[in-house]
Amino acid sequence: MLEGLEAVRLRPAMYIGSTGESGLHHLVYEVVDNSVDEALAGYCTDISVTLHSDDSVTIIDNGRGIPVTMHDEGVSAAQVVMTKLHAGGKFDSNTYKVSGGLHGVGVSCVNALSEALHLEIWREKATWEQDYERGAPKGPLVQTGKSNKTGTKITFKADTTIMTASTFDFDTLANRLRQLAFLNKGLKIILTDERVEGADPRVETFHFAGGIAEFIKHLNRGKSVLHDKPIYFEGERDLPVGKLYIEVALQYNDQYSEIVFSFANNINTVDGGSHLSGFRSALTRTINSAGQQGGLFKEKETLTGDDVREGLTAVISVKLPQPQFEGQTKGKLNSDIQGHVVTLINEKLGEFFDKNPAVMKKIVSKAIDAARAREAARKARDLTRRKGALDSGGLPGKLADCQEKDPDRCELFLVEGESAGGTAKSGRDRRYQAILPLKGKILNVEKARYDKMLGHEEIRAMITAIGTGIGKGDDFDMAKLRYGKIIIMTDADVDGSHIRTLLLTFFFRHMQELIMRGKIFVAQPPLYRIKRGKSEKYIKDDKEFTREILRRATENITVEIGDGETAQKIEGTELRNFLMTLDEISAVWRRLERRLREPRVVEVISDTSWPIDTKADFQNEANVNALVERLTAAKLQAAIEREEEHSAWMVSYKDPTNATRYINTETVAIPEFRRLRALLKQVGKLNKPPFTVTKETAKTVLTNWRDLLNHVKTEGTREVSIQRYKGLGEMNANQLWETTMNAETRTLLQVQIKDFAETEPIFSTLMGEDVESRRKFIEENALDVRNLDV
Ligand code: 0RA
Repeated sequence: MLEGLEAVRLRPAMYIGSTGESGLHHLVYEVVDNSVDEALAGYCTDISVTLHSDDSVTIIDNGRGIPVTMHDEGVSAAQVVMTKLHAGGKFDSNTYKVSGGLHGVGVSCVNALSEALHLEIWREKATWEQDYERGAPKGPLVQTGKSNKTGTKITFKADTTIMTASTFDFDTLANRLRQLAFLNKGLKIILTDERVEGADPRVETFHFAGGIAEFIKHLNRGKSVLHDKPIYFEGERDLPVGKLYIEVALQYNDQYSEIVFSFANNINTVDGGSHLSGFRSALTRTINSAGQQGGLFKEKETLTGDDVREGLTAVISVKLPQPQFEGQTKGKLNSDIQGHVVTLINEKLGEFFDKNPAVMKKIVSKAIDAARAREAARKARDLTRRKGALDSGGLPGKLADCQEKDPDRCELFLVEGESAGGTAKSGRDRRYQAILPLKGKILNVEKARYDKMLGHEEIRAMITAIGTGIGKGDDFDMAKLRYGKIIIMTDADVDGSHIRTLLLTFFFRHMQELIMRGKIFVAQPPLYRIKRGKSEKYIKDDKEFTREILRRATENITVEIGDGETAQKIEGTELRNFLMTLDEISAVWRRLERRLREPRVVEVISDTSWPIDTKADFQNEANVNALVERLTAAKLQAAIEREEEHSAWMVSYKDPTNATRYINTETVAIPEFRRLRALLKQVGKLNKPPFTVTKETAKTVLTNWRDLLNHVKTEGTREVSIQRYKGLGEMNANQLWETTMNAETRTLLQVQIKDFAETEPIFSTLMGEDVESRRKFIEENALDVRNLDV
């Protein structure tokens, strides 16, 4: 059984692309694709994806459920699906399969690359469950209860001995799931993030009746559009292998760039293919013939493909049986469907133009303007190039360059302000670090015309220092890049954020290639400064902050644990580790309280001598009754109830809002609960109050671990002043080097564009001219802001 999966574990990148961040996310997509297949086959309407705090993730759908029939040797169909490569298709005749799409792998791959995977299936009026470890079943699939619903639930935790990334990025998943919801109209996908600190889980629901027409609205949000409603049409054609389904949506805006996405069976065909070329040629042809018929051209004028795509936002999505992909990343559709796409668009778009002549006129005029402007722009660019505005001949005067000449080893720091620039100049390693101080706010290039931008001193200094030139194609030369890393270093306040944003806008619009190649970074100055007398220390994050406070506090105290004969004394490292664990316990405890909504419940179930710890413990009625008694003793309204889905008992209780909640087999699987129990067991031997803290001759007696932790933290913060660190200017050259610039110890954030379609509107909305759409954007996103500096 495991032979196939062993191959996946040996060469994971072959199956999921990489073992890094992209591969990790791919694991989720692989499972979701299977659920989407159920939707395409007409059996599934709802999918939910939940990110848990231990980096595991749960995907639930209401499809048919993975088949559970027993094969010879007592192996279930589900086990075959989970352990054999490419097995999914064997049990299924679904024609528009997307699962296994991009890399052709299936859920068995996810299983192979998971340190733990829990499978739950609702099918044939029953609940079925099975656990796996690194692809191997821990037991057979067993019926664990009765159920009237159908569907599949898969919870997995990626194997960290193979995968190099383990943290899911909410936005990355949200973007793909949103896209899937657009591409499959009516399908509802819910993404929940339980990992958020200090708040309820973050939940986003993606559900679009309008399908890709709503996708277009999303892509054009914040832009002025030429016509209110996206143009949308769909159609079906017969292929030898089955039905081809085509959907197209498009809308023009008043900008100059083109955003066109193509999909085949929900896969983003980044390298296009027959469907996209069909779309392009039909669009050019239909618009030209509409312009002709409407008499809108001066004689002999014709529009090129570039002209008709200026300001165009379009999505073309096709679904077909047995799609053929090509290219290294399989990003290109090869199936011969171009003709079908062309005839559909000619017919439907032509019809639309006939019925909506006003819209047609706007679109044709825009394309005519584009044709004329293209000619004018070409002339202007030739002129600037001749004038030499972009040459790196003379380096800017205020650049403090480095000695090293090999660009790969050189770094350029773009520093906010002349004074911090001066500090950075003295602090740097001049062999390979160059400093370019920037005066004040640089120009917002989103609002400025080309010539004005080139006239701006700070921007010219950057362009010449960097060396590549700006723009795309011939105007930009990567080979002339003078630094392998370009590092934005600004203050940790609003002005600093603003300047960083202005710089990112410039790089996004005019040196995008540098971002694509991972050359742009953001420096991470420390978050706090702790000062005591003359000594000061900079701290990079909250964890280090707690460690530092506890380190100071434990320097001169001892703690006696328990009293009488059995008392033991701890100090130094042992004491510090004990307190660090208590600090984590208190954090996890708080999170669990928020989930269960009732502190007294957490108090009761966190008792590690307690019999309820695993799912199986809920099968024992006496156990569960004892839990009810304890909760009742804590003055809660609690009662035992039967749960048929897992043939188990559970406890219902009322939370402070009088809503009914349950403690059941799911509760003990909550990562916070598992983590809390593990931590409490770890400190078990030391967690024996009373605690007597001795500092010099003073003794303080504390009766529980919370008081102990708080007492020591207070001791640690006494006599020190803690400041949220603000500006680079607060540090001297040596401190700036130590905390932020020294490549051995610093942290840098690399700037990446994860999803162009999501990124582009953010720049045009937040940095562009349109005030109203910016106000809307801020209102919609204000609740997501984590660090508000007012
Ligand atoms: C094999 C066959 C069938 C469905 C599935 C697998 C299936 C897999 C996953 C993974 C997540 N959710 C899923 N839902 C279904 C076809 C079942 C049938 O013919 O009844």
